Amino acid sequence: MFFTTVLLSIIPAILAVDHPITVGLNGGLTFTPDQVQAAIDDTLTFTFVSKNHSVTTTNFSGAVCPPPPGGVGVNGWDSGFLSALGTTTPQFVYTVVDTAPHFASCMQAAGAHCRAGMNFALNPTAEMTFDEFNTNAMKS
Ligand SMILES: *[C@@H]1O[C@H](CO)[C@@H](O)[C@H](O)[C@H]1NC(C)=O
Ligand SMILES: *[C@@H]1O[C@H](CO)[C@@H](O)[C@H](O)[C@H]1NC(C)=O
Ligand SMILES: [Cu+2]
Repeated sequence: MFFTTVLLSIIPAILAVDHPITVGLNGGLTFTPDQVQAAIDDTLTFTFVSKNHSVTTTNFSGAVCPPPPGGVGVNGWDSGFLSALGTTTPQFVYTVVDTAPHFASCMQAAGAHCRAGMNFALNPTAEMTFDEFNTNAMKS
């Protein structure tokens, strides 16, 4: 019983995967990769390598840009503004807690980065694709 309990609590930690995402690669308004399929307990590690950005959940359609402080949706998230203008490359880690699709963008410049395509999807589906979200953002 004891060992079963210990094993069951260790197994998810062993199977959990970290998904690294680079924010602002080569100075661009980008998340690299721009979409990730992840399981519950996996982590997304966003590393901010240029300028001053955020990764903040927002609506899939309608009013997408800019995402609001705090982020949109159940289990949404907001890194806040993280600047790589100095000598550091700050990181933000999100632990996946559900299997729902989540759509995120950058809040910077009143939505200008979001409208320029600085967008990211966690667990997009066939009905809610990254490309459709990105198109919605660029029009919003
Ligand atoms: C990052 O951007 C935010 C929002 O525009 C601003 O308030 C903040 O001062 C900026 N940080 C740096 C270090 O420039
Ligand atoms: C997201 O959509 C809801 C409902 O349409 C709306 O009330 C809200 O303002 C939108 N969020 C943003 C950030 O625009
Ligand atoms: Cu940005």
